[in-house]
Amino acid sequence: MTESLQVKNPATGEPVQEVRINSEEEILEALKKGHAAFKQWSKVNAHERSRLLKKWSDRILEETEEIAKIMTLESGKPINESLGEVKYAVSYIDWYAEEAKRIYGRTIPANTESKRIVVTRQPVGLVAAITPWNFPAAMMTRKAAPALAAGCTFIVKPAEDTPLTTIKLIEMAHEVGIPEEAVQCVNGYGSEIGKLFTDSEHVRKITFTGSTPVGKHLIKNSADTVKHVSMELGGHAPLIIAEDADLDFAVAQTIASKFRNAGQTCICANRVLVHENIAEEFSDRLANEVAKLKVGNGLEKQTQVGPAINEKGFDKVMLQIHDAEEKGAEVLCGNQSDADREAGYFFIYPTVLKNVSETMEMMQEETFGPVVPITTFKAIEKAVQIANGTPYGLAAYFFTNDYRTGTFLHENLDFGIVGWNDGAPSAAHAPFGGMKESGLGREGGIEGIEPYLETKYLSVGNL
Ligand code: TXE
Repeated sequence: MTESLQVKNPATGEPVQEVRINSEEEILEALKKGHAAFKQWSKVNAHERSRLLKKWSDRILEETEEIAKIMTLESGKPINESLGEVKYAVSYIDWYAEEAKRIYGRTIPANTESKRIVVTRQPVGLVAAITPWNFPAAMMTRKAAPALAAGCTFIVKPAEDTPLTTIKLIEMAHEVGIPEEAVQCVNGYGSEIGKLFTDSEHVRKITFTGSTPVGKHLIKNSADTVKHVSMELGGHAPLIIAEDADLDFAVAQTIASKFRNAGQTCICANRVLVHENIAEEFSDRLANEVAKLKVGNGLEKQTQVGPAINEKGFDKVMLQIHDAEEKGAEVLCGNQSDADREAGYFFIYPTVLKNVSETMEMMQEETFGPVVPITTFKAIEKAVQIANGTPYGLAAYFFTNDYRTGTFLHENLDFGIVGWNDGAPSAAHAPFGGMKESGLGREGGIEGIEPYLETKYLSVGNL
């Protein structure tokens, strides 16, 4: 077995840094420490936990540029997006620093004078997190911040491709005084560490962001010790453009939603459904704008679309493009070449396809790449049927200025996040998460701290 992870820059194929893989003994020891530290951390008063979280976010902001550079080097994401992600990651810490002070209980009127009923909340215990590579900072902080705010201790295993950002952020938590045992990071392979996490009697909750198959596996493996689980899994977002939509706005928002992080975002638009009367005009305008996007190394300021994270990600997108072309889709822009892959890096040119049908793989499975498949509809009911016709239910978008159409779509789309004339709905103050096979639980908002809390009910009698 290799002893270290070799982090590579996906834009160049060059090594960035090696990260030591923790041994099984080290991980078991870390779990033991995290469990033991729960006794102290859960007793630290909420105002002090809040103060420490705020110090953590301030410390991160001081190093925004350095963290963003690390993120771009390991993930390939354009530097402007990495700078934005640092602020986005911090917004979760700030939000939960405030929520720490608002963990309320309640009293319930009893049905007799001799009783009092009081409900209190307490942290679940040690939380183990497994995070993906697409948002190396934010996917971690939106788990760590509510966990620590609630009084839980926390241990994270970042993705093998992008451990450096997480390591840096956890070091900063220690620098500002959050105890080392209360927030830990371990490194290695998902399948191995995942098993140690799910098997451990010390871990009371698993929180995961990643693919749906791995999420299902973690849910099954958590059953033996009846752990709490939060799952933020794959999405396959439809983006519906009604006949009355403002086309310039819809084109701009489609691009904003689709091409962020080279399309490697669980809520990015994956299937564009356009009313047949405006489909040609929309498709031409979109392809025209998409063809102008600047692809390249994320460290160059003008880059708008970076590479796929790795060979596996690149292959998945290419297979979907080839499958669609073979089944009759027409490429409006995005000439692909396998040449870059031979050199060890994975650029995919922003692609728009029309004449896409439901039998094509990209209409059924998450693409996770800079590809827009366009299909048409006549009746809005048909658009809803296509949109709801996959096992996923994370995000959906629609563009219309008609109140009735918008209300109908909002009520009938089976998705946890709905953007009405809005292609960028994520925010620390709103509940993010999916229905169906896109997940369990919510991150962000007042809902985001709930999964880290138990409810205890006290009944006092004989008064
Ligand atoms: O995901 P994995 P991958 C989707 C997206 C993408 C596909 C595959 O469609 O194309 O998943 O990406 C850890 N036990 N999303 O292969 O494997 C792994 O180490 C425990 C959507 O990168 O799920 C990493 O830390 N953990 C998603 C994390 O799971 C395991 C973001 C994600 O990797 C494990 C990423 C195991 N058996 C991918 N196997 C989103 N919701 O944003 C792997 N891991």
